[in-house]
Amino acid sequence: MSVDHTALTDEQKAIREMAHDFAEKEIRPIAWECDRDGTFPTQVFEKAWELGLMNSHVPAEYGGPGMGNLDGAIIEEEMGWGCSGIATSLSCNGLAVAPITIGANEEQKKKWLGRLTEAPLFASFALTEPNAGSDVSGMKTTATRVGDKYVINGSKCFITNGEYADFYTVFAKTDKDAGHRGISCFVVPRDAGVIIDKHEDKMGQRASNTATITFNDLEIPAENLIGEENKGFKLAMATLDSTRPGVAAMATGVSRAAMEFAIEYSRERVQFGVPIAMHQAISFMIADMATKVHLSRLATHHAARLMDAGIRSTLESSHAKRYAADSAMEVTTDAVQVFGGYGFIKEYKVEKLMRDAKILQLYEGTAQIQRLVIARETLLPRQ
Ligand code: COS
Repeated sequence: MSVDHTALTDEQKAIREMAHDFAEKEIRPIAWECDRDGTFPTQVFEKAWELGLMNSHVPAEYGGPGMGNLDGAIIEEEMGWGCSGIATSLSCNGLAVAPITIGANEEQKKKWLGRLTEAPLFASFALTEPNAGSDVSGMKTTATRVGDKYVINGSKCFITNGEYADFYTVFAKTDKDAGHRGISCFVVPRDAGVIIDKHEDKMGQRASNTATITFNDLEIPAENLIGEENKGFKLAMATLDSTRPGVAAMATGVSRAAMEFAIEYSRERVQFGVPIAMHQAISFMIADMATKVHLSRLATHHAARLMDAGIRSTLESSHAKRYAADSAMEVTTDAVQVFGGYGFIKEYKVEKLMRDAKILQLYEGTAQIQRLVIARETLLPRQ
């Protein structure tokens, strides 16, 4: 399936080719098996790391590929096309270290960003708690300053790559009574005593790892505080502004994959004497899929380009995430419809895509939280 490259540079087209080749040769052949068994394909991540497909965002001065947000979105669409479960784990370092890229000092950047470029390691972003999902400021995890240390207590859930992470960016209350103004961000190394206490068995994206992690009087040096104390909420929000286009890109890849399977099937399947693609009922579904893939990509690239230009993208990131994730759910559901009864059978690939798509409307801010952000930004635009 050809992709519109008109606004991409030659270098970006080359990145896309390389990422697509990787998705086709390394990810697709194992994707359905990993989904069935819930396998975390470590060897694929190691290969992706060697090729610079992981940590694309880490600047060259810290040993990373130093790519822009648009470059990252191009990679992420292809990874999502390959398998969004694998893509989620593969791109998770981007979310985990965004608070460091945005808010850390030079020494911290060298240490933690550098670490990911020296070996194929994982990092995780630990914001969500059992009773604080959309309502970030309701978190209960605490970090108490004791001398030159912070002591952390609490639990974080739905942590992507939680079982495999070498370190975590953890958000915790440093002032319990100050609402969103009492949250701080820390780097917590796994070997400081992070307890991995639950592995989730998920509906979709089963190749990605999702865990609950707990801190019991866990001590970290005070120098692991990222940015200023009690300024962590805005750091979390700025992080999500920067990573939501990545989810949108992945969703675009999922939609594209589902559309391609639907096109292929609708050309082969004959009913009432003609391939079902000849029936308007089906061809219009394919047309809607094509529009959704196209607009998902445009919205994603627009948000990524704004970020590359150093412009705040809160509204555009939420537009992209909301539209592309909802579209992925619709397109994959319609792809199952095109396959008819076969679409409901695990043997047919669209079944996995429909399950995978659901989480795109949930993680990194639900479809409803994106609408809340869009409504606020539209009704009360920032000056
Ligand atoms: N960038 C920078 N600052 C931001 C911001 C952003 N994108 N969004 C909000 N802020 C600031 C506000 O300007 C406000 O600043 P002041 O304290 O100076 O007034 C402060 O942060 C609080 O903002 P707000 O009142 O909007 O906070 P809410 O508690 O209403 O929360 C939502 C806002 C719901 C949007 C936020 O909690 C959210 O994004 N929730 C979803 C979390 C999520 O995506 N979880 C998934 C985890 S990763 S899998």
